[in-house]
Amino acid sequence: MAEAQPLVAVLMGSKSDWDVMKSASETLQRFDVPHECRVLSAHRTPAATIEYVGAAEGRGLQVVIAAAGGAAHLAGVVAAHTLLPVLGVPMESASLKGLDSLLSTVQMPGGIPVGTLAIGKPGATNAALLAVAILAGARPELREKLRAFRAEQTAKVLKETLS
Ligand code: RP5
Repeated sequence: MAEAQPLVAVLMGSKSDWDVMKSASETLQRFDVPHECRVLSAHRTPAATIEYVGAAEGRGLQVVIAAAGGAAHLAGVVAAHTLLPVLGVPMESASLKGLDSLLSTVQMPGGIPVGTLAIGKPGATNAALLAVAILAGARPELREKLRAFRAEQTAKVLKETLS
């Protein structure tokens, strides 16, 4: 989204995560939440990751979504370097189907929280919805959009027919 002031950062450890993480971006877009998406890795670009996260609060970002797979340390490293809420999305990995990513994202030591979502696309979508809910605390118009989203979702399910 090309808007001036991003409120949410969508970070991912590799471009290979984008196919899944674009669901987070699309969901934020649906709510007109300005955001930016970046590839930053806890392991491959450690200095750039810390520099980005260190500047995030000062740049007006309010929530960070961090996705990674395998030895998925990105969300934890991000959380260690910012007071902003960090939402972790474990990517499905080829070898262990994302169980490795889930455990390495969720098992944070007490004191440095990462709100961990489901593995893969549902987690990407829900991380964005949770970011919207966090932002909605101070933005009544976003809360109303969330209410409308839920109502629309409910109506859609109730209209389903089985042939
Ligand atoms: C992690 O390793 C990334 O988040 C990705 O999910 C996984 C594999 O990365 P690539 O080898 O595809 O770049 O750091």
